[in-house]
Amino acid sequence: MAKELRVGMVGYGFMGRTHSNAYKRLNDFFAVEHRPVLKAVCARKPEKAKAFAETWGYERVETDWRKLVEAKDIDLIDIASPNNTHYDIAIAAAQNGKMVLCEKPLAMNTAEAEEMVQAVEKAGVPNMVWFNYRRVPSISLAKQIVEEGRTGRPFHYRATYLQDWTISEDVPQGGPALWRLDVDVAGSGVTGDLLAHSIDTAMWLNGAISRVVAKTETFVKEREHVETGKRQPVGIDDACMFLAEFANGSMGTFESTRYARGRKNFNTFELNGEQGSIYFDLEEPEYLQFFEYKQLQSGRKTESHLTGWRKIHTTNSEHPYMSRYWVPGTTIGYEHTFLNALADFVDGIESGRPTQPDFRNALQTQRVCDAVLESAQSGQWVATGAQV
Ligand code: SOE
Repeated sequence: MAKELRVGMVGYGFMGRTHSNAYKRLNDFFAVEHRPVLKAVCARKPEKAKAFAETWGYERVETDWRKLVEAKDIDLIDIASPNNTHYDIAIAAAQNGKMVLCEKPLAMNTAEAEEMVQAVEKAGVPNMVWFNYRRVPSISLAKQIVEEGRTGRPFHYRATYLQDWTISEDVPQGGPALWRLDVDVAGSGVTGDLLAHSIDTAMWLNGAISRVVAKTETFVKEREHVETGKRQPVGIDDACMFLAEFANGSMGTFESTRYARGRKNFNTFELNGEQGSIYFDLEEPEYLQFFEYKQLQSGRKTESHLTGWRKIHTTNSEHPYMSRYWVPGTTIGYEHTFLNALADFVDGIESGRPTQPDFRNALQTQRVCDAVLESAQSGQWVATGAQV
């Protein structure tokens, strides 16, 4: 008999949709014991909540998240609302004994994130942060290749995360659609929104980042605020570049912006090790590129006229997650990264081996983000204190 996993969703935007889709499709693709039941969606505006509930099949709506986290018929609270709401909701949900799944970044800052970790650990409730890109099969394959020792001693890690949707000065800040541009709601700009993904992936593949030095820029200094109708200073970082030292001795560069004309969601990384390199580009997510430095029979390591990068089409049933989907050669999409994440979370509950990244793991990414922002202010190298 399937066990019900009764979901209370907070938020109805882009992430509310990606998460809801994952709950709905879980049992179609993954053989887990739990069956998600979409119990309630919460939004401050009842008409928005109602429309969302009708589209996605939630049984009822709430307009106060406090009622949702206290509801007896809910097992799991999913926080898909703006960043400045994560802390209060996660702590109250944990105190009410609910499992908590939170959108990234975990919090507005490290201090909040630390308390959130304490709350879920004290309550002993399963928890996860939706760093969905770990669940792109090609990125999971990169993790496997690194763990198999195929890249060897790491020297360089290079990440970019580029978009272009805020170039126009006419784009306002604030409100339900554009809160990512309002520092009071988002906490930061590209650092928390985009680099958090890059940092999570980097530390997963290459270990802890020990210290950073950063430069940020805000190209558009004032934007109209949706709520006041007035032009107000922009407090977020529009672009951020930082250098990193990894605990394993390798060097990192990270670049992110929302001002790279033509780049929509250009999330790439390359890891260069002594024995090989890997390269990933989210605009071609079904491929992972791998360069292997071959040991020839003579024992001398050398390259031949056939040496080159391999472009692995990550669609075979041997590749991470792919045995759950279609036949080799056919692809899956962005939405499946959330489905894969949810499947891992549920498997973690059922096996007793909690999935990652949980809140404690995501706290390390928060620490690096805070160190990046501090360094951008001071111009100095800043130690992150992150451990993975
Ligand atoms: C911002 O545009 C955004 O939607 C991020 O918030 C997501 O985390 C990222 O995956 C796509 O871009």
